[in-house]
Amino acid sequence: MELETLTEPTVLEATVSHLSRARLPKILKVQQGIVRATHDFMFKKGLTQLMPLMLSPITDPLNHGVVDASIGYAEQRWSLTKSMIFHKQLALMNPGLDSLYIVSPNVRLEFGDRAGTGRHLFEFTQVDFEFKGKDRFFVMEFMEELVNFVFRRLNEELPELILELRGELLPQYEKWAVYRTEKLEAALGPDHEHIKSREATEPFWLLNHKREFYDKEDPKKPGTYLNYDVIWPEGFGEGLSGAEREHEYHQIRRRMAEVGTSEETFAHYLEIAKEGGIPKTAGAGFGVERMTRFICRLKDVDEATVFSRKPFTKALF
Ligand code: ASN
Repeated sequence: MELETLTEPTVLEATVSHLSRARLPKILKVQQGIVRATHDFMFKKGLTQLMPLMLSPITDPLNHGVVDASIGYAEQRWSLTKSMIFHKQLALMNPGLDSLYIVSPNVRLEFGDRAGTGRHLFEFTQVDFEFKGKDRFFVMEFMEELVNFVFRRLNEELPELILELRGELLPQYEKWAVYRTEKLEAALGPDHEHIKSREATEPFWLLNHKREFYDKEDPKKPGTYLNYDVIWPEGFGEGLSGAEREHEYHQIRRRMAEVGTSEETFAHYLEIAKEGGIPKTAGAGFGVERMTRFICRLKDVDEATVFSRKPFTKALF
Protein backbone atom coordinates (compact mmCIF):
# COMPACT_ATOMS: atom_id res chain seq x y z
CA MET A 1 0.00 0.00 0.00
CA GLU A 2 1.31 3.41 -0.85
CA LEU A 3 2.02 5.72 2.04
CA GLU A 4 -0.33 8.35 0.60
CA THR A 5 -3.41 6.17 0.98
CA LEU A 6 -2.70 5.85 4.70
CA THR A 7 -2.62 9.58 5.37
CA GLU A 8 -5.70 11.56 6.36
CA PRO A 9 -7.36 13.35 3.45
CA THR A 10 -6.58 17.05 3.39
CA VAL A 11 -9.41 19.50 4.07
CA LEU A 12 -9.46 20.28 0.36
CA GLU A 13 -9.77 16.57 -0.56
CA ALA A 14 -12.51 16.07 2.04
CA THR A 15 -14.38 19.11 0.72
CA VAL A 16 -14.20 17.95 -2.88
CA SER A 17 -15.31 14.45 -1.95
CA HIS A 18 -18.20 15.84 0.18
CA LEU A 19 -19.55 17.94 -2.69
CA SER A 20 -18.99 15.25 -5.35
CA ARG A 21 -20.97 12.49 -3.58
CA ALA A 22 -23.24 10.57 -5.97
CA ARG A 23 -26.10 10.65 -3.44
CA LEU A 24 -25.94 14.40 -2.89
CA PRO A 25 -28.08 15.54 -5.88
CA LYS A 26 -30.75 13.04 -4.82
CA ILE A 27 -30.73 14.24 -1.21
CA LEU A 28 -30.95 17.85 -2.40
CA LYS A 29 -33.90 17.03 -4.63
CA VAL A 30 -35.78 15.53 -1.67
CA GLN A 31 -34.91 18.59 0.42
CA GLN A 32 -36.23 20.82 -2.36
CA GLY A 33 -39.41 18.75 -2.33
CA ILE A 34 -39.76 19.35 1.43
CA VAL A 35 -39.39 23.12 1.09
CA ARG A 36 -41.67 23.30 -1.95
CA ALA A 37 -44.43 21.30 -0.25
CA THR A 38 -44.00 23.38 2.92
CA HIS A 39 -44.51 26.61 0.95
CA ASP A 40 -47.65 25.17 -0.62
CA PHE A 41 -48.98 24.06 2.76
CA MET A 42 -48.30 27.46 4.33
CA PHE A 43 -49.99 29.22 1.41
CA LYS A 44 -53.00 26.92 1.63
CA LYS A 45 -53.27 27.62 5.39
CA GLY A 46 -53.02 31.39 4.89
CA LEU A 47 -49.67 32.06 6.61
CA THR A 48 -47.81 35.09 5.24
CA GLN A 49 -44.18 34.55 4.28
CA LEU A 50 -41.56 36.92 5.70
CA MET A 51 -38.10 37.16 4.18
CA PRO A 52 -35.33 36.10 6.53
CA LEU A 53 -33.00 38.46 8.36
CA MET A 54 -29.38 37.52 8.97
CA LEU A 55 -28.41 40.42 11.26
CA SER A 56 -30.17 41.96 14.22
CA PRO A 57 -29.36 43.91 17.39
CA ILE A 58 -31.21 41.16 19.29
CA THR A 59 -31.37 37.47 18.60
CA ASP A 60 -32.34 34.27 20.38
CA PRO A 61 -30.28 33.91 23.59
CA LEU A 62 -30.60 30.10 23.23
CA ASN A 63 -30.47 27.87 26.26
CA HIS A 64 -26.97 26.64 25.58
CA GLY A 65 -23.71 28.49 25.00
CA VAL A 66 -22.33 29.11 21.52
CA VAL A 67 -19.41 31.20 20.26
CA ASP A 68 -20.44 34.85 19.85
CA ALA A 69 -21.19 35.78 16.25
CA SER A 70 -21.68 39.53 16.18
CA ILE A 71 -20.16 42.43 14.31
CA GLY A 72 -19.96 46.18 14.81
CA TYR A 73 -21.74 48.25 12.19
CA ALA A 74 -23.11 51.82 12.24
CA GLU A 75 -22.15 52.20 15.89
CA GLN A 76 -24.23 49.20 16.88
CA ARG A 77 -23.63 45.54 17.64
CA TRP A 78 -25.40 43.18 15.21
CA SER A 79 -25.75 39.47 15.92
CA LEU A 80 -26.01 36.82 13.28
CA THR A 81 -29.47 35.33 13.57
CA LYS A 82 -29.68 32.29 15.87
CA SER A 83 -33.44 32.18 15.36
CA MET A 84 -36.07 34.77 14.40
CA ILE A 85 -38.20 34.16 17.49
CA PHE A 86 -38.46 37.87 18.44
CA HIS A 87 -39.05 38.99 14.87
CA LYS A 88 -41.95 36.56 14.66
CA GLN A 89 -43.56 38.07 17.79
CA LEU A 90 -42.86 41.67 16.76
CA ALA A 91 -44.10 41.23 13.19
CA LEU A 92 -47.39 39.98 14.60
CA MET A 93 -47.87 43.39 16.26
CA ASN A 94 -49.27 44.41 12.88
CA PRO A 95 -53.05 44.16 13.34
CA GLY A 96 -53.45 42.82 9.80
CA LEU A 97 -51.09 39.87 10.31
CA ASP A 98 -52.36 36.80 12.14
CA SER A 99 -49.88 34.15 11.12
CA LEU A 100 -46.52 34.04 9.39
CA TYR A 101 -43.60 31.85 8.47
CA ILE A 102 -39.99 32.32 7.47
CA VAL A 103 -37.46 30.01 5.83
CA SER A 104 -34.78 31.24 8.16
CA PRO A 105 -31.01 30.65 8.05
CA ASN A 106 -29.63 30.33 11.58
CA VAL A 107 -26.00 30.63 12.63
CA ARG A 108 -25.15 28.87 15.87
CA LEU A 109 -21.41 28.50 16.35
CA GLU A 110 -21.59 25.36 18.45
CA PHE A 111 -18.66 24.11 20.50
CA GLY A 112 -16.81 20.90 19.70
CA ASP A 113 -19.05 18.77 21.94
CA ARG A 114 -21.77 18.98 19.27
CA ALA A 115 -19.52 18.00 16.35
CA GLY A 116 -20.32 14.30 16.53
CA THR A 117 -24.02 14.25 17.42
CA GLY A 118 -25.13 13.74 13.81
CA ARG A 119 -27.85 16.35 14.48
CA HIS A 120 -25.96 19.64 14.55
CA LEU A 121 -24.72 22.08 11.93
CA PHE A 122 -23.24 25.46 12.81
CA GLU A 123 -25.31 27.00 10.05
CA PHE A 124 -28.69 25.55 9.10
CA THR A 125 -32.17 26.49 7.93
CA GLN A 126 -35.35 26.29 9.94
CA VAL A 127 -38.92 26.83 8.86
CA ASP A 128 -40.13 29.12 11.63
CA PHE A 129 -43.86 29.86 12.03
CA GLU A 130 -46.04 31.72 14.50
CA PHE A 131 -49.75 32.35 15.09
CA LYS A 132 -51.47 35.17 16.92
CA GLY A 133 -54.06 34.12 19.49
CA LYS A 134 -53.47 30.37 19.11
CA ASP A 135 -52.36 27.81 21.68
CA ARG A 136 -50.08 24.78 21.80
CA PHE A 137 -52.82 22.36 20.76
CA PHE A 138 -53.40 24.32 17.57
CA VAL A 139 -49.69 24.45 16.68
CA MET A 140 -49.17 20.74 17.39
CA GLU A 141 -52.07 19.78 15.17
CA PHE A 142 -50.82 22.14 12.47
CA MET A 143 -47.39 20.45 12.49
CA GLU A 144 -48.90 16.97 12.35
CA GLU A 145 -50.92 18.02 9.33
CA LEU A 146 -47.88 19.64 7.70
CA VAL A 147 -45.82 16.46 8.03
CA ASN A 148 -48.53 14.31 6.46
CA PHE A 149 -48.93 16.87 3.65
CA VAL A 150 -45.18 17.02 2.92
CA PHE A 151 -44.80 13.22 3.09
CA ARG A 152 -47.75 12.64 0.78
CA ARG A 153 -46.36 15.10 -1.75
CA LEU A 154 -42.89 13.54 -1.66
CA ASN A 155 -44.39 10.09 -2.24
CA GLU A 156 -46.34 11.46 -5.20
CA GLU A 157 -43.62 13.60 -6.75
CA LEU A 158 -40.38 11.77 -5.96
CA PRO A 159 -41.29 8.12 -5.31
CA GLU A 160 -38.12 6.65 -6.87
CA LEU A 161 -35.83 8.90 -4.85
CA ILE A 162 -37.70 8.20 -1.62
CA LEU A 163 -37.55 4.46 -2.26
CA GLU A 164 -33.84 4.60 -3.05
CA LEU A 165 -32.76 6.83 -0.16
CA ARG A 166 -35.23 5.75 2.53
CA GLY A 167 -35.78 2.16 1.48
CA GLU A 168 -39.59 2.57 1.48
CA LEU A 169 -42.22 5.21 0.82
CA LEU A 170 -43.09 7.68 3.59
CA PRO A 171 -45.89 6.87 6.06
CA GLN A 172 -49.03 8.85 6.91
CA TYR A 173 -49.40 9.20 10.67
CA GLU A 174 -52.44 9.23 12.90
CA LYS A 175 -52.35 11.44 16.01
CA TRP A 176 -48.84 11.56 17.49
CA ALA A 177 -48.01 10.29 20.97
CA VAL A 178 -47.36 12.93 23.64
CA TYR A 179 -44.87 12.55 26.50
CA ARG A 180 -43.65 14.86 29.24
CA THR A 181 -39.92 15.29 29.92
CA GLU A 182 -40.27 14.86 33.71
CA LYS A 183 -42.12 11.56 33.31
CA LEU A 184 -39.75 10.17 30.68
CA GLU A 185 -36.78 11.23 32.75
CA ALA A 186 -38.14 9.47 35.81
CA ALA A 187 -38.62 6.30 33.78
CA LEU A 188 -35.53 6.36 31.53
CA GLY A 189 -32.97 8.66 33.16
CA PRO A 190 -31.11 11.68 31.81
CA ASP A 191 -30.73 10.24 28.29
CA HIS A 192 -34.53 9.76 28.00
CA GLU A 193 -34.97 11.77 24.82
CA HIS A 194 -32.49 9.66 22.84
CA ILE A 195 -33.61 6.37 24.33
CA LYS A 196 -37.25 7.12 23.49
CA SER A 197 -36.30 8.35 20.01
CA ARG A 198 -34.42 5.11 19.33
CA GLU A 199 -37.35 3.00 20.56
CA ALA A 200 -40.00 4.94 18.64
CA THR A 201 -41.21 4.10 15.14
CA GLU A 202 -43.30 7.27 14.74
CA PRO A 203 -42.62 10.91 15.61
CA PHE A 204 -43.82 12.02 19.02
CA TRP A 205 -44.19 15.17 21.11
CA LEU A 206 -42.07 15.88 24.13
CA LEU A 207 -43.53 18.57 26.42
CA ASN A 208 -42.10 20.74 29.16
CA HIS A 209 -38.46 21.68 28.65
CA LYS A 210 -36.78 24.24 30.87
CA ARG A 211 -35.64 26.72 28.25
CA GLU A 212 -35.36 30.32 27.06
CA PHE A 213 -37.43 33.03 28.77
CA TYR A 214 -39.80 33.40 25.83
CA ASP A 215 -41.34 29.92 26.29
CA LYS A 216 -44.39 30.41 28.48
CA GLU A 217 -44.46 29.08 32.00
CA ASP A 218 -47.68 27.26 32.83
CA PRO A 219 -49.62 29.74 35.01
CA LYS A 220 -51.39 26.80 36.66
CA LYS A 221 -48.19 24.87 37.32
CA PRO A 222 -45.21 27.17 37.95
CA GLY A 223 -41.92 25.50 37.07
CA THR A 224 -43.41 23.75 34.05
CA TYR A 225 -43.46 25.19 30.55
CA LEU A 226 -45.94 25.27 27.69
CA ASN A 227 -43.45 24.19 25.07
CA TYR A 228 -43.23 21.17 22.82
CA ASP A 229 -40.58 19.44 20.72
CA VAL A 230 -41.03 17.02 17.86
CA ILE A 231 -38.78 14.02 18.28
CA TRP A 232 -38.17 12.06 15.11
CA PRO A 233 -38.18 8.28 15.65
CA GLU A 234 -35.47 5.67 14.89
CA GLY A 235 -32.95 7.67 16.92
CA PHE A 236 -33.02 10.77 14.70
CA GLY A 237 -33.92 12.96 17.69
CA GLU A 238 -35.22 16.51 17.95
CA GLY A 239 -36.72 17.96 14.79
CA LEU A 240 -38.77 20.95 15.97
CA SER A 241 -39.16 23.13 19.00
CA GLY A 242 -41.91 25.55 19.80
CA ALA A 243 -44.06 27.04 22.53
CA GLU A 244 -46.79 29.34 23.65
CA ARG A 245 -44.96 32.59 24.39
CA GLU A 246 -44.54 34.85 27.35
CA HIS A 247 -46.00 38.20 26.32
CA GLU A 248 -46.69 39.99 29.61
CA TYR A 249 -44.07 42.43 30.84
CA HIS A 250 -43.74 41.26 34.46
CA GLN A 251 -43.72 37.62 33.55
CA ILE A 252 -41.09 38.18 30.82
CA ARG A 253 -38.85 39.96 33.34
CA ARG A 254 -39.35 37.24 35.91
CA ARG A 255 -38.43 34.56 33.39
CA MET A 256 -35.40 36.55 32.18
CA ALA A 257 -34.11 36.78 35.75
CA GLU A 258 -34.75 33.07 36.26
CA VAL A 259 -32.74 31.93 33.21
CA GLY A 260 -30.15 34.72 33.45
CA THR A 261 -30.94 36.73 30.30
CA SER A 262 -29.69 40.34 30.36
CA GLU A 263 -32.48 42.92 30.48
CA GLU A 264 -30.14 45.50 28.99
CA THR A 265 -29.83 43.60 25.71
CA PHE A 266 -33.60 43.39 25.47
CA ALA A 267 -34.38 46.94 26.70
CA HIS A 268 -36.43 47.93 23.64
CA TYR A 269 -38.28 44.64 23.49
CA LEU A 270 -39.14 45.13 27.17
CA GLU A 271 -40.35 48.67 26.49
CA ILE A 272 -42.81 47.31 23.95
CA ALA A 273 -43.87 44.59 26.38
CA LYS A 274 -44.41 47.21 29.11
CA GLU A 275 -46.90 48.98 26.86
CA GLY A 276 -48.69 45.68 26.34
CA GLY A 277 -47.44 45.57 22.75
CA ILE A 278 -46.20 41.97 22.50
CA PRO A 279 -49.09 39.92 21.13
CA LYS A 280 -50.15 36.59 22.59
CA THR A 281 -48.73 34.01 20.18
CA ALA A 282 -47.65 30.41 19.80
CA GLY A 283 -45.40 28.87 17.20
CA ALA A 284 -42.51 26.61 16.38
CA GLY A 285 -39.67 25.96 13.99
CA PHE A 286 -38.45 22.79 12.33
CA GLY A 287 -34.98 22.14 11.00
CA VAL A 288 -35.02 21.58 7.25
CA GLU A 289 -31.81 19.55 7.12
CA ARG A 290 -33.01 17.44 10.07
CA MET A 291 -36.24 16.63 8.28
CA THR A 292 -34.21 15.71 5.20
CA ARG A 293 -32.02 13.52 7.38
CA PHE A 294 -34.99 11.69 8.87
CA ILE A 295 -36.74 11.18 5.53
CA CYS A 296 -33.59 9.95 3.76
CA ARG A 297 -32.35 8.08 6.84
CA LEU A 298 -28.97 9.81 6.69
CA LYS A 299 -26.35 8.93 9.25
CA ASP A 300 -25.39 12.56 9.77
CA VAL A 301 -27.32 15.78 9.08
CA ASP A 302 -24.15 17.07 7.39
CA GLU A 303 -24.93 14.69 4.51
CA ALA A 304 -27.69 17.15 3.58
CA THR A 305 -25.17 19.95 3.00
CA VAL A 306 -23.17 20.68 -0.15
CA PHE A 307 -20.59 22.56 1.92
CA SER A 308 -19.97 20.89 5.24
CA ARG A 309 -21.08 22.78 8.34
CA LYS A 310 -20.13 20.23 10.99
CA PRO A 311 -19.65 22.11 14.28
CA PHE A 312 -16.09 23.06 15.15
CA THR A 313 -14.73 21.57 11.94
CA LYS A 314 -12.67 23.37 9.33
CA ALA A 315 -14.39 24.29 6.09
CA LEU A 316 -12.87 25.91 3.03
CA PHE A 317 -15.99 27.22 1.31
N1 ASN B 1 -37.97 28.41 16.37
C1 ASN B 1 -38.03 28.09 17.78
C2 ASN B 1 -39.41 28.44 18.30
O1 ASN B 1 -40.25 28.88 17.55
C3 ASN B 1 -36.98 28.80 18.55
C4 ASN B 1 -35.58 28.32 18.23
O2 ASN B 1 -35.25 27.94 17.15
N2 ASN B 1 -34.71 28.36 19.22
O3 ASN B 1 -39.66 28.24 19.46
